[in-house]
Amino acid sequence: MREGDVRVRGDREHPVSRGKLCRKCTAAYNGVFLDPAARLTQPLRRAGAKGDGRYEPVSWEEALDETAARLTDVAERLGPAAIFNTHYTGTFSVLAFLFPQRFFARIGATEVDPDTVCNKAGHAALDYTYGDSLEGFDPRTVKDSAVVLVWGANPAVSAPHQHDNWLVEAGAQVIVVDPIRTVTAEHADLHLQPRPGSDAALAFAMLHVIDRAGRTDDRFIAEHVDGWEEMLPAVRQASPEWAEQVCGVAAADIETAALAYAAGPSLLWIGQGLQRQPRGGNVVRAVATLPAVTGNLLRPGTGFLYLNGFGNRRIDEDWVAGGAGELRRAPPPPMVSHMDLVDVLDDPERSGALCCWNINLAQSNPRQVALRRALRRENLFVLAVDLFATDTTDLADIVLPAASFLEFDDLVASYFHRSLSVQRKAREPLGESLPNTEIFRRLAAAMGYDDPDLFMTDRELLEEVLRRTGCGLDFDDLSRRGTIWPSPTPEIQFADGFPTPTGRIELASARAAADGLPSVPEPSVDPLPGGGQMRLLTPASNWTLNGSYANERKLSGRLGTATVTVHPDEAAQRGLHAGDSVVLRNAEGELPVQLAIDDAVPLGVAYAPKGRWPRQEPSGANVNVLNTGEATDMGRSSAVHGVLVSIVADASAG
Ligand SMILES: Nc1nc2c(c(=O)[nH]1)N[C@H]1C(S)=C(S)[C@@H](COP(=O)(O)OP(=O)(O)OC[C@H]3O[C@@H](n4cnc5c(=O)[nH]c(N)nc54)[C@H](O)[C@@H]3O)O[C@H]1N2
Ligand SMILES: Nc1nc2c(c(=O)[nH]1)N[C@H]1C(S)=C(S)[C@@H](COP(=O)(O)OP(=O)(O)OC[C@H]3O[C@@H](n4cnc5c(=O)[nH]c(N)nc54)[C@H](O)[C@@H]3O)O[C@H]1N2
Ligand SMILES: [Mo]
Repeated sequence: MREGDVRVRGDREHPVSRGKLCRKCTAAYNGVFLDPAARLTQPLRRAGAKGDGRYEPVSWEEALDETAARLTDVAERLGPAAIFNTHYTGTFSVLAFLFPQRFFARIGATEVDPDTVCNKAGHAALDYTYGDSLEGFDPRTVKDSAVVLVWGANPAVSAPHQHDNWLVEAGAQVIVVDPIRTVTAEHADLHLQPRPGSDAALAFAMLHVIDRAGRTDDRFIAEHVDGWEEMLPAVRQASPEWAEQVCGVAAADIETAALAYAAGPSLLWIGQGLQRQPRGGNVVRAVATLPAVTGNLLRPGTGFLYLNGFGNRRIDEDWVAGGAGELRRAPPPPMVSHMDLVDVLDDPERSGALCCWNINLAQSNPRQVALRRALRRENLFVLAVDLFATDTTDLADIVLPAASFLEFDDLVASYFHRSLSVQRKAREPLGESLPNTEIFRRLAAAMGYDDPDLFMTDRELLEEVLRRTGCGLDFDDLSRRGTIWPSPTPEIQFADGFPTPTGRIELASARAAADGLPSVPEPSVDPLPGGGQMRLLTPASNWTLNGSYANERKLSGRLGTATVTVHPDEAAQRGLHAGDSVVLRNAEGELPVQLAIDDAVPLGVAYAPKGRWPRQEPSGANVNVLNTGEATDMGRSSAVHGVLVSIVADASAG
């Protein structure tokens, strides 16, 4: 097969994308993903000082033997918990995302909780309230919805297929809550533009309107909900006029949105950008009260979605990851948060090795400068497994080349829909690259392990995963079908009950109280920044997928120079103009960028999307150089949308 013979296109039979591939994926999958000059094609060993970028190619055998020797040494000297396992969004296909976990379970490594850099606060909040955050509405039910409320998500960018082929076509009234007038907000029927970090107050004001108008569903509450009585005093205080003052949203718009949502049937999409706030957990608990008290649950056209986990396709995640098996020699060490990773790596007693696969943490993690310094520690062994040379592989001792998802068979279960798709190998792995599964099988062998669970082939794993789903298809059957809906008709979220301790929706949560949190959500508002500071929002970029594709040449033109966008009045106040060189600054760091001006961004907010690669920037940094690593109220997750910065003219610019 010649390189030119492969062209990645959308699948016309796919029920959601209908043959369309988004622009960034089209460019990357047909560009940098196939480019032997851009991809890592051989194992590499560091040949110079840490961080100076000199590497020499070595054989797989040498690379794996050295890795195994270093990991064994750390396990013997410091204990296996001093080996840290970091991984996240490189690929979400079932085996490549989960199977390497078996290796880390066997070794007894400490897992850095992946969700703590993304969405853990929302998971914790929904878990308190509903007992599950991975069970979302079935989007096919939208045909029965009158209203879709999108709260703190920007699917026009972060989920374009859902936006175009689901939200726009839904025919329902779309209400968007976002501080920024995003493309999603522009398409909506109503856009509420709260100040960042004021959403809990906004939710309480909506509850106030609903209560005052007698639009609560009292029968549903009596049957399914605990804690509404406890919330009511604060709800009755939270008038829309008060919320207008603290959130900056017109009281009349709050009334309109609240009454439309309550009338229903309504869907609620709870965004992940929403909960990256200092009190992001409380925000999500407040917002998630809406469906419970209006009865927008348990019937067609209702429900909420944070995400749909593998589990509701009946994929046995624990089995693939080896969590429930015989692999562990001891109970797993407690997970640590990405917010604490720098501290962990700075402590040579606590950490001796860091393994990074499916992740580019030198791009995505907070405290970028401190993290780089920590990664350079002489007696810290760093392993990085990636498709490309990244800011993270640049700091590794051993770099292993991973095959791309186009180069191995797997299964894919969307975050949004409840469908299950096949991932069929389209070409051979480039150079000597190997799929994650094979890399960790070989590493297990190099460690001298002999547990059969570590050596199952991809085919054996795929057949067993499918068998456990009960879908009645084997991998070849599924390959012929492409995408299936395990349930042919739209499923009702929580049809089997609410998996909380009481079996009811727990607006008042004894578990939250036991964890030292308020028993019920509160109408909280973050303080307004003083001293000319602004709130820095760094959500999804239209041209990258997290940091992925930032190295695609066709997209770098779209990405252009790094910018920050502010409201015209904020620029005028500082005597700044579009195109000016400015510096974003706070106690954590500083980032030179170009100023852009747009009234889609409200007063008090600076907007600079995530995903640029420090190694490609003249400054050698991206927005995470400003990210202090402040943790959320729940889940020790990233409160990156609470970061404050000041903006000043760049004195060094000519
Ligand atoms: N400032 C700021 N920072 C953020 C966020 C934010 O909103 N603002 N968002 C956060 C969020 S939501 C997330 S999820 C994280 C994401 O953070 P990361 O997971 O670090 O995201 P990427 O930079 O895309 O890194 C994924 C890497 O995996 C590699 N990869 C792709 N396929 C494979 C494979 O098959 N095998 C292996 N071994 N590697 C592969 C890719 O080349 C890429 O380098 O970032 C967080 N960081
Ligand atoms: N193109 C693209 N798509 C992606 C990604 C990507 O990097 N690029 N990343 C993927 C990943 S890992 C994730 S987690 C998802 C995230 O997808 P989304 O849930 O859509 O999250 P974000 O894009 O981070 O942020 C969504 C919106 O939250 C808003 N926001 C910020 N602070 C607040 C607030 O205080 N209140 C309210 N109401 N809104 C606020 C931001 O202005 C932004 O428009 O996207 C996925 N899809
Ligand atoms: Mo994420």
